[in-house]
Amino acid sequence: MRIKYTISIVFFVALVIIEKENNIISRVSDKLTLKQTPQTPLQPSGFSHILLKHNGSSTSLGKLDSAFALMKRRLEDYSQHQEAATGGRKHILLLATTRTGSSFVGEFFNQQGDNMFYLFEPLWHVEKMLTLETGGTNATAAVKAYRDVLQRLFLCDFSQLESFIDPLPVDHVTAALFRRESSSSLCEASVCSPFVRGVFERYHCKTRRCGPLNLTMASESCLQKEHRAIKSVRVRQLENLRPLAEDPRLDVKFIQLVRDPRAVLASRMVAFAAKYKNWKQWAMDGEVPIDDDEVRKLKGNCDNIRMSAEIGLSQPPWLRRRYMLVRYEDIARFPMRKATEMYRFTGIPFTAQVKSWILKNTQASKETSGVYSTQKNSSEQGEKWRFTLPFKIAQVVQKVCGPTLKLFGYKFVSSEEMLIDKSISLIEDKVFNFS
Ligand SMILES: *[C@@H]1O[C@H](CO)[C@@H](O)[C@H](O)[C@H]1NC(C)=O
Ligand SMILES: *[C@@H]1O[C@H](CO)[C@@H](O)[C@H](O)[C@H]1NC(C)=O
Ligand SMILES: *[C@@H]1O[C@H](CO)[C@@H](O)[C@H](O)[C@H]1NC(C)=O
Ligand SMILES: CC(=O)N[C@H]1CO[C@H](CO)[C@@H](O)[C@@H]1O
Repeated sequence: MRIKYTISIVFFVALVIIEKENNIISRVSDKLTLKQTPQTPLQPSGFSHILLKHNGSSTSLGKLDSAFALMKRRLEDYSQHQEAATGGRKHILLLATTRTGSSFVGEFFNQQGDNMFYLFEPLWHVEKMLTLETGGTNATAAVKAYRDVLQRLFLCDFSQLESFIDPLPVDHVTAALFRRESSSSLCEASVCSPFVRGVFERYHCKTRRCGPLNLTMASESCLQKEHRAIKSVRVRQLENLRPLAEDPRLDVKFIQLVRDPRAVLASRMVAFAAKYKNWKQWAMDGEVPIDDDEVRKLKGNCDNIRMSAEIGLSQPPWLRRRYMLVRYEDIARFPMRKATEMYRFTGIPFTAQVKSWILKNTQASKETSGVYSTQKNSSEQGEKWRFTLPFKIAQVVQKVCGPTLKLFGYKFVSSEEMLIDKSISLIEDKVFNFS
């Protein structure tokens, strides 16, 4: 009993740390969401359409079949070729939204070891600059800037990112890189320029006394690493990143991290209290104006997440073997298992260093030894929101984010009693197809 209790406390502490970490990100994060128009998902019938057109109307179904088989082979050859072109180098993009545990999951890659160059929210600078410049109204510009910066960063080219850093770096040196210390790659000895007392007020790394970041050094270190990983909560639509998947210099693996939108809202109401003051008011009043901008924004967020996942799960050729969907709730319950799956998906060895980090930060050791109560209690921590989010608000989320909840296997609650009844799980066991 005592042991079990300790386990639950440790897990709780780990989750609190995740929440705290996320707190600092994205004061401006949601501003661009509204204006971005949803894009039509790829038509699965696209290829047959082209084939039929190519050869009049007399093509038999058998011929069509063999044409498909041929095309499939070519696509497979192509992706194998692409893998060979990068020499086994992988480019991992962890896509999430705020309050989904992405800092925590990012650590799975940050902790990988000497082979990995990891960047934490580099797009923070891009979003901040664009929001200042255009008031956050130009979604087209944001889509293009995010994509270009990510593409260059995966190639270890910091020049595009530099143009968004404020103040502008001088001689490629900056003291203003957002959360530098969250990337262990940026605090290694090889990227640590001397700290000069008096010139800058603070050290720029926790582990070392480093001066401001020399981006030329960062780029050189990046080129030495075998794999590269970037975490971002700012990309709205997976489809916008198609050019990265098709870039022969890259072998990109997208991991989309999602969480129950009701839990996300509850968490944001606490973390971004000022921004969510309307929601807090509605929670107290027990009334939500359903056509309010804030509600539309929530719907827009949910739709973007769902559409990205729908495209990923439908496995169009450009995403084949490049997309994986992961739920926060599954990571909270089975961190080691999910981390193993993620590494298997990326094709990168799961190192002892990552394993021990996960053990230390989650007490996941009990997960495989069949101690049911651990699993139950950790999921309990992930379900705290059920006691803080008023039923009225949960209903609104269910109304505007219904298809998103359904797709990811989050059960609807039909009454206040059901919401706060711990014995009813709101998470369906669901295996998402990815390859
Ligand atoms: C189109 O299909 C017909 C009938 O199967 C075949 O005889 C012909 O060679 C094809 N034409 C082209 C351009 O592939
Ligand atoms: C938005 O950005 C695009 C691409 O940079 C640009 O062509 C367009 O003129 C911008 N629109 C406005 C309203 O600023
Ligand atoms: C940054 O690092 C590069 C490569 O080591 C070096 O050549 C350059 O002088 C450094 N820049 C500054 C301003 O120290
Ligand atoms: C240690 C601890 O808190 N264990 C609890 C885990 O959850 C179950 C079900 O709610 C409790 O019965 C245990 O006491």
